[in-house]
Amino acid sequence: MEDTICAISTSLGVGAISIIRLTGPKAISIVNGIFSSDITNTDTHVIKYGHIKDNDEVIDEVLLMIMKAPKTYTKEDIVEINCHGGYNTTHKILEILLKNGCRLAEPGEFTKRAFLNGRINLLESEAVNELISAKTDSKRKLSLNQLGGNLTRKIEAIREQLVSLMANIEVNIDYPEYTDNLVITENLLNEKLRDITLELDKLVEGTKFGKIVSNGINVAIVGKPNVGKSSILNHLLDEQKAIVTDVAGTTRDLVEGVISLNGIEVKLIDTAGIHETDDLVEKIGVEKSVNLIKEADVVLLVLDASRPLDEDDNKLLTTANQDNVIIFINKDDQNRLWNLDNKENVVFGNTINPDGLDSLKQKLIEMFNINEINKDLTYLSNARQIDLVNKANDSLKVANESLHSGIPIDMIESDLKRCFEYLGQIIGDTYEEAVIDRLFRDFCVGK
Ligand SMILES: Nc1nc2c(ncn2[C@@H]2O[C@H](COP(=O)(O)OP(=O)(O)O)[C@@H](O)[C@H]2O)c(=O)[nH]1
Ligand SMILES: [Mg+2]
Repeated sequence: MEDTICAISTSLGVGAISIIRLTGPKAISIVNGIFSSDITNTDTHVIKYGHIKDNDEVIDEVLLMIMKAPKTYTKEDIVEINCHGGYNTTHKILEILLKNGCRLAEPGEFTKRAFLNGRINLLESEAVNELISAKTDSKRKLSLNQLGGNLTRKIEAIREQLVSLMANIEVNIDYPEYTDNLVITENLLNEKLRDITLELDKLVEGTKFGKIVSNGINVAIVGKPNVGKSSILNHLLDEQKAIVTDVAGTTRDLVEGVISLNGIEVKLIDTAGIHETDDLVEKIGVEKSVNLIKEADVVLLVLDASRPLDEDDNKLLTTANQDNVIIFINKDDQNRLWNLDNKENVVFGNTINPDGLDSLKQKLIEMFNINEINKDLTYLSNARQIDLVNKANDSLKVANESLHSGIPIDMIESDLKRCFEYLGQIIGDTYEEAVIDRLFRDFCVGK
């Protein structure tokens, strides 16, 4: 962190302005060397008007934002150069900075410095990246709650409870003869562990919601040919995305589109109709459909109400016993030839009148508790965080089991300690260099 780094922080392309950002001990002196007036003694957090020069040549008319340590994003000196947008000017200024002693920042290096200098924790660093990539209100709010410290506070509260419990256990081990009120009886241990378990359970429970807000829900629309899968996709998207004909085998590849259900992204994937076929291209399409059934969050199995159920339908119905399957009985504008009484999650409808498709959306909202999700929006959401909170929870479970099977309390303490450490890794209280490097590599350059 002794280097001064720089990067273009705005997206590349033609635009009104671009921002080139520098951070590090020489940020101000490097810019001073290429700026039209002296900025060494300016106050912090001021804007300066002037020109960037390459020796005697004026490169651009700019505004500088000068922010001195420690009240900055990285806790180091930062200068942001607001120049005219577009490719040439922006890159020219970057080139001059590099020539004058800056190093090009790695992806996420500004945020990495903010983390290493203790301005934000690891969870908050990840939230910065999530916020930048947020496409929905829910994801923006989720990221903001992570960044604003709401989630950190929940984690820290559990860690504090663990520390106090471990301290009590220590006293018991070190001073078994001690008899004041710190002494931990099995009952007290039980009670405290129950409180912690309750809080941690909530955190684990919330990861389901966090994942949905962050990644959205993938819905695979499957069924035999001609039942109306592509028509359903088009109606839900309100766009003629997939080709619809009465020729079986029209859809041969996956066709995707995204809708928003109360702020949650729902990716709809239309597939080739599943049936026996000798057509090579269609066969590959069918294989893709079958594979998608295994990966999707929801399988929307479409049946045609106007035709008798045949072997292809029945085969699909036998695989549809999982609770992530919704059966949409389409074409109910026609004479309905049969009923499905013994199945759950069945919705009737057609692609002419929107009622059935509205019920389908409602079913998805209920299935994923989407209305509930939006109430709180303080969840752990990415794979790293979810893995760690599950590990913390497993350690706590072991501690609970040990307590009930009469294992000595010093053994229980080591499980509590593990739980404490996993929770610490979520916020980056303890971390490995390699994990940090990998994490920031996913960021954009300039953030
Ligand atoms: N009557 C009626 N016809 C429909 C409905 N949905 C789709 N179709 C027709 O069924 C045929 C097959 O539709 P398509 O969406 O291509 O089915 P896919 O092969 O499952 O994708 C087309 O002629 C559609 O116009 C519906 O709800 N009612
Ligand atoms: Mg189709």
